[in-house]
Amino acid sequence: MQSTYTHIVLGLGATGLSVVRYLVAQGIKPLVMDSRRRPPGVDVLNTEFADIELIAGGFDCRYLVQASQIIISPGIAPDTPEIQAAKDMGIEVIGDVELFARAVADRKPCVIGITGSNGKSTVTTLVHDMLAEAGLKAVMGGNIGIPALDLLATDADFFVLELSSFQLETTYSLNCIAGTCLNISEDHMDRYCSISTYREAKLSLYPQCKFVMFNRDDELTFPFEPMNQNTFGLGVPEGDEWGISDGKIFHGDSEIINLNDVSLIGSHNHANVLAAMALVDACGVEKEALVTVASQFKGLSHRCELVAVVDGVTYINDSKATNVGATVAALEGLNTHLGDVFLIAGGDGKGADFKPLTTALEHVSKVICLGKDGPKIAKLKQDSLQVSSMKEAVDAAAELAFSGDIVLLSPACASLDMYKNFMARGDDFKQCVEQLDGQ
Ligand code: UMA
Ligand code: ADP
Repeated sequence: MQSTYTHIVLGLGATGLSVVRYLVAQGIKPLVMDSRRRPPGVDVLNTEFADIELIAGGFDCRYLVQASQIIISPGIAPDTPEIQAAKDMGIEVIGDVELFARAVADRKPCVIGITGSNGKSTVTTLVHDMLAEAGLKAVMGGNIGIPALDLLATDADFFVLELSSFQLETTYSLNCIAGTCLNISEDHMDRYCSISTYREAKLSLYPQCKFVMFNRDDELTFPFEPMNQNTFGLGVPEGDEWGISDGKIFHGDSEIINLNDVSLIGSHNHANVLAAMALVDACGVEKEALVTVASQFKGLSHRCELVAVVDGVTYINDSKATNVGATVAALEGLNTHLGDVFLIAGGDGKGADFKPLTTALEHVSKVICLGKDGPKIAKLKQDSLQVSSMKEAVDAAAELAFSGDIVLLSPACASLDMYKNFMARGDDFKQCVEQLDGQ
């Protein structure tokens, strides 16, 4: 091992590996550290980059304080004492998205940035598909899955980036052509001391955008100061705004599409479509492509996804509802449903206050709770059930539900106390529903 390294990569998950790949391609040999004893990227590192050193099980300050740049993964808080100490000594600490930003700095603005508490992946995919429908070469990545730096290998006109608050904490110079913060509700309260610090992280995207689109129905998304901006919202639009009137989407006074022709359902999804259209329109794309995608896009898996109808009971997988706001949106979307709704919820609440769920739970006939914070949700509704597995939850719901009812998995929590990720949780739910079908 060398005695000093100019570049240190902290975290060896998907992001850390993408940073190593990028630095090595630039002729830089970094040192990698991860606080986990066996980080997920260790096998890839050993196979693809056998000469790159890894310190696992902690961050070694002796190397940190001698570096010129430390690149941290989003899962590591920048105020971790070892990192803070390096910062205090004037050492630059950035994230992978900032490295990406610097790599594309010479190009004309070609990045569209999407943040918010909920709807990011849906809007990111809509924007990507709209650009592609218009014949432009677009790629998407960031928090949605492919690390931003890995997108550089593609020959793209547009990079559509889903950005988490974690990523934005270490991003300063993105130079987006357009960007949005879709909405803000409590999330990741195990990392932020208050919703206002979480909001500050999200809104730090705005000064990095040529054009800012925010949600006029959610004050927390309003910029701290006026900028080149416009709004979307569910009400009648004024001036050049995007909005909904008479069951139709309008841009100013131009009618764009009838909501009956939009394939996504639920008012939260209509807000997502408005935001996506506004962002793509700001890039000068013909409205025809926006309308085509809005009428064809059926939604992503694990987001209010119809799984099956068994004995007349509809089973919906909303496993991606990893915070309270998303579950409230799912339940509000079912508000007009005439049958009973059975909700399966619980998991790792990430320090959230679950009380804002109370009103939405009024329309739920029974809450079936599981996971670490299931008992906290159970307290919000009389006669809730507590179970210990997804199978028990689905079996209990099937026992209670009659034809015309809905069983909704919308946990309001992260999955990591019981599963590898929210996809594994949703897949488990789907499998349990399939087993009912066979009974
Ligand atoms: N960790 C340690 N020690 C370390 C490094 C990480 O304990 O030294 C822990 C983190 O606290 C976290 C886990 O390891 O619990 C993974 O963190 P990471 O930074 O290594 O994650 P990556 O594999 O690089 O994936 C990250 C994003 N993960 C997080 O922000 C936690 C992925 O978003 C993203 O898709 C990927 O980069 C590519 O950009 C996932 C996510 O859960 C889907 N995001 C959060 C969310 O959507 O709510 C923000
Ligand atoms: P994110 O990437 O921000 O997690 P997704 O598009 O993956 O967003 O959706 C995550 C969850 O949030 C799903 O449960 C979905 O039903 C819900 N959701 C989607 N859009 C919105 C919105 N605009 N407001 C509130 N909840 C939403």
